[in-house]
Amino acid sequence: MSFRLGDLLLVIDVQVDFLPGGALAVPDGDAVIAPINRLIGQAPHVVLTQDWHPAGHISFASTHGGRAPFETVELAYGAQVLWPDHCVQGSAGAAFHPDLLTDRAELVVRKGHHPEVDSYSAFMEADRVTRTGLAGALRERGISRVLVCGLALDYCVAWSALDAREAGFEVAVIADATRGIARDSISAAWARMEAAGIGRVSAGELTG
Ligand code: VGL
Ligand code: ZN
Repeated sequence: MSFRLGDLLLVIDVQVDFLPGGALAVPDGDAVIAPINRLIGQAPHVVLTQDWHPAGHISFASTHGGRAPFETVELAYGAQVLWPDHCVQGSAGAAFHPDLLTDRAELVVRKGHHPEVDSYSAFMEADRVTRTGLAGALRERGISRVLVCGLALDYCVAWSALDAREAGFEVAVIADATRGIARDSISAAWARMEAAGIGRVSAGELTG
């Protein structure tokens, strides 16, 4: 299953804060960088996302006095997991990892920039109303299939893959070019994606 015309490589949140030593480190997260760099070298189209929160963002536990990271709160738009402060706009932690080869990216989508709304997905914010515009941009570029990789599998990768499918694209997740935060949410994410008709490929299948 190699790359074909109309394929997009969607690289989710390969940022300092999600890698070992970062504020919200994904276990073994740095293992994704080498396969993603190979994929970036060969994909017909490349789009990167960047988690990009203002200080005091609603998804930060520190914004909700007394709440601890990884607790869940009920917000106007539904349940929200609270996180350590991460990917604050312009901070060192919000930068792409220095080893990521970003030059071939034709578009960078910054998400989570509204103070009162989180956005795991590259397509749609957590209020499930506000769109980022990415689906339209991809349609205008003639994209038919979206191949998703990066961090974190159980949050931003899964939500982006599900929304890409919802938007009508063929979708697959590159299993060896993603890592997740926690075992239970990782298996739940794979089950939801499989039920939605999202495929699972390996980096080697695509790059040959
Ligand atoms: C993410 C939690 C909070 C992610 C972003 O990139 O998966 N997870 N913000
Ligand atoms: Zn975030």
